[in-house]
Amino acid sequence: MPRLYLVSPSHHLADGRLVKTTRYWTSGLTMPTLKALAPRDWKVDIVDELMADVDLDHPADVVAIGAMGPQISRAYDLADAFRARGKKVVLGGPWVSLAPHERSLAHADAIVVGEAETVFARALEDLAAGRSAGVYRAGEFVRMGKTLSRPKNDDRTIAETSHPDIYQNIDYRDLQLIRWDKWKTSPFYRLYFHWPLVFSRGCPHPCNYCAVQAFYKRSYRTRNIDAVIENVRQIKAFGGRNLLFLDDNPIADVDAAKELFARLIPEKIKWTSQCTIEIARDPELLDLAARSGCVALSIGLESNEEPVLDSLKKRFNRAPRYAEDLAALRAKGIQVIALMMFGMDGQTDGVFDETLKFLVDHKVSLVKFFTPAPYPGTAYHEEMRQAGRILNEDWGRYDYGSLLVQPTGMDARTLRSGFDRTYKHFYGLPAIAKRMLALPRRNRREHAAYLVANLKTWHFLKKNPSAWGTIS
Ligand code: B12
Ligand code: SF4
Repeated sequence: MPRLYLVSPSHHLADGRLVKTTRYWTSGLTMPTLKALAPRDWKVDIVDELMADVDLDHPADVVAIGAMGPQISRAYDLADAFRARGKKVVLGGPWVSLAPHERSLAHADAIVVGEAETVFARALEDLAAGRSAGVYRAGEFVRMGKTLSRPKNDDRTIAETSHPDIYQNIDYRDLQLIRWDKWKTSPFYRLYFHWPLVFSRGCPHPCNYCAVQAFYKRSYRTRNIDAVIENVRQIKAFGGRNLLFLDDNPIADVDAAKELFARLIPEKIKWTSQCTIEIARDPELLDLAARSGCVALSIGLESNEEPVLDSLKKRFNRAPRYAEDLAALRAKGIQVIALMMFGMDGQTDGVFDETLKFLVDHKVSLVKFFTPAPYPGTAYHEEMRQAGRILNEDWGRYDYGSLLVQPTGMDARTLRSGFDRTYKHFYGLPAIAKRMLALPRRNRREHAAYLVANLKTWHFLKKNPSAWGTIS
């Protein structure tokens, strides 16, 4: 029986340490999905290096490694180590798909470009038989069940495959980052761990820095809602009640999202996800989301300055509406995790204090700051490359906060210190008190959990003033 070893690498911190953790709040579905796509007669093992060590002597016929962001450097190192031991290696995922293919092919026997559904099994069979086509490119996007919007500027069609909804075949026991021992014994861990599931793929928006729209060419597909509800019930059968939709934007097809949320109400779950601020502007959608158990959303506000949003091709965010939008979300008891960028063109050193004031005034629960990251394959990367402004070509540093692009509105040192200072003040005790002490009318238990998360971050930042190199 041929054997496949699926590896999700970790990444290195700037000081060279490999990031490891003993528990993590969720688990991706990439590797369980690839397992479900392997031919039936293959024996498959999965390892996530965040929690476990990679076995370089695993008796695999083929090793498949996926990578996002800074994982790519570690993925290349592991690929080299496996190949030095005579193993066949295939690389895939959004980074490998979007970056120049020769960079990855220097470390692998084959690469998968795009969604694995239509090509992965063929790549595995070829490699096991000692052949390789080099690049296995998904010629089509996969029909996922329900609605679709066609890709923009792309001649790929939507494929009818034998895997119209691969998520139905996922075995949740394969999740690598769940601590089953703690799951069984600790109610706190049950509150902490979020079970992953998927409703849609892609996003139709044009944000110029975004790897998702580059990877999916602005196509958007949702699953059949019966199949999603089936996943919800599978998770509930394990005792899971806190769910995380891994989608990039589950509300992009508003009608489909409303149907999903309405169907989730009787399931009595709690869920979180990321989506655009547009959710706050459709009262029916927002109400259904809240009633279906939405307790928190990561939202890419990015900037509260219109010209900056314009330059990101994110005009739909409409900064002047943020105050009203955030109030609407708060009124529904939905915690907002704001994603904000520092160092974009048009931002000067005043941006730090203004952003801090805005976030505190509007009682944002958590924040993640980002320095501009020119991910290969995005329009932003091309723009910065042509302008000669990319400061760092070491992909292992493409994390949340390394300085990768020469800023224009301030010098690099001001950006670095402003970025760290704003984090420190946002998670300082006075700001936490202002943001978190007024209890919402709904979801008080979740609010308390987010208060604890704030206090933990405050504690962590006291010891690690530049905390952005960490995974999430
Ligand atoms: C869960 C998740 C995480 C988890 C992962 C936990 C874990 N280890 O299990 C956490 C929170 C740790 C994480 C962290 C980061 N993430 Co992340 N993450 C995701 C998320 C939300 C879901 C991934 C998933 O399970 N998807 C479901 C599966 C089925 O889809 P998929 O992964 O796309 O896989 C399909 C194809 O891409 C392809 N494929 C993917 N991998 C491989 C590998 C092989 C070998 C093959 C053949 C095919 C293949 O086939 C699959 C089936 O079609 C995605 C967004 C998304 N919606 O996918 C972002 C995403 C993958 N993350 C991203 C990024 C940037 C990061 C960070 C770098 C963020 C940061 N700035 O620090 C970090 C770094 C990670 C690290 N070093 O560990 C980007 C990747 C961009 C890029 N060009 O690489 C994404 C797309 C989010 C985004 N909006 O930009 N992430
Ligand atoms: S809204 Fe989010 S997921 Fe969609 S293109 Fe913009 S950044 Fe990407």
